[in-house]
Amino acid sequence: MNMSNKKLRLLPNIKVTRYANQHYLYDINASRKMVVSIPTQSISADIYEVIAKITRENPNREAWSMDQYAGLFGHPRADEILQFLKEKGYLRNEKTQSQIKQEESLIYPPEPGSKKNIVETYSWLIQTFDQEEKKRFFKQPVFFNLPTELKDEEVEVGIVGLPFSSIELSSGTSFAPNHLRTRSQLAYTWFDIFEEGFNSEIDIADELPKKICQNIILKDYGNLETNSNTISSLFNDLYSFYRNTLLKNKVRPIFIGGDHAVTFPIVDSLIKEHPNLHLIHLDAHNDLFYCEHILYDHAALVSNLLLYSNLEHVHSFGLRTFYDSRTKHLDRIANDKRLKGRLDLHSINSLKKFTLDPSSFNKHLQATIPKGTPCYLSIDLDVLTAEAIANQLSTPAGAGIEWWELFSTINILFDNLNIIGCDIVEFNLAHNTGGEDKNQNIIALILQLIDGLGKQAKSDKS
Ligand SMILES: [Mn+2]
Repeated sequence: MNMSNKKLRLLPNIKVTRYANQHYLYDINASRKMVVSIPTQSISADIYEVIAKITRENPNREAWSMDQYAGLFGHPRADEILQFLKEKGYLRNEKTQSQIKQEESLIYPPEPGSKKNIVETYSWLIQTFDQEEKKRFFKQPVFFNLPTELKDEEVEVGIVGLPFSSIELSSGTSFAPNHLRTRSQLAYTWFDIFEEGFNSEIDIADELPKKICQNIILKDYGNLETNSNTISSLFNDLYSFYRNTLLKNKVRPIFIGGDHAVTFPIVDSLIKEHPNLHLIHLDAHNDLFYCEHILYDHAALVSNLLLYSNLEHVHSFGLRTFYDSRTKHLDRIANDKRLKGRLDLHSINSLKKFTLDPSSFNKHLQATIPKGTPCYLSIDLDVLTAEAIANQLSTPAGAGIEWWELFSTINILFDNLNIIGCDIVEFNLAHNTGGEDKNQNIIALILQLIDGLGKQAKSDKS
């Protein structure tokens, strides 16, 4: 190899890690910046070893000659890898102090009476932009800066975007999956969470914060691609994706809507594989008597599932419709045991009592849902106080539960139930009061769901 005396420095922001039995290279600034020096990428084990050793032996990443780097290894494969890192620009020329001084003297201060034009005067800055800045990468929207090339059999929890809305009022929900991807990327990199976990004070009482999300293998499956743009193709493609990718590999999914209509094809797909499935439904609205027909509409979720899908049981919590004139359809339900007998409806008042008295909530869940029954959890964000989410909802419903009550509810559900999947729907980016950004709480909600599903998934996998 071409040994020169030029000193090269390992880029300060690149890091290697192991995740899901593969090796990865990533930019530690990914959780702060939209443009990065390197995209998250899988690498071979021997490249991992070389970079890991350089990082260990030269922790301050000082500028070394190629000979110095090669001396760490002393085998020809390492020389090839070092050359590759140099070509990629990961080992980069270090300018000497005198070079920097000389370059700076070209522009500071400008020569008096210089006849040079701007391009000549600032050639050093232009060169640096062309040779370094232009080589940087725009991040693609992926939850928590995760790599996209993960083997499905390793995955415990999968995130799937369903950017579909059913009516004009909820059209802003179709932007939610990618918006939350970007927000999550700017907050955290999953590799770090996988190693270190998070501290969480949800429901602690006279104890230290709990560690969550550590060692969970997460994958972002992107947005569900459908072969055509019909409701029928959404039903078909969702079912085959659930069966052939998620269920086959024992991946527990978190679906990100979209509006609440997406839960209809999801639950319909799950019931085909788990006929005794129960639906746990957190919502301000019962989604039960607002539409008389079976419609692909965000207000018809529960009545659709009762009439179309043989859903065994639905448990709704957080309801707060104070009066409504659509009584005819409710009469149909009230007078038909086959419909009424599958409902377990709870007002916001009832839910609040349950969250304050977990033992009564536990008792209720144990009495109504046989142990081990597969459950699907659907979270319509309008169960929250509208202000708690800056009114970014399709149909905000005023005062509801607060974030801490939602987090406590979810903890109790995971403590008692076998939750095989869940969704977060109705986050509507077209509706905004211009209030404080509450998106970080949705990221916290996603993290809590990953933790709950991940822990349950581990028992399937082992
Ligand atoms: Mn709903």
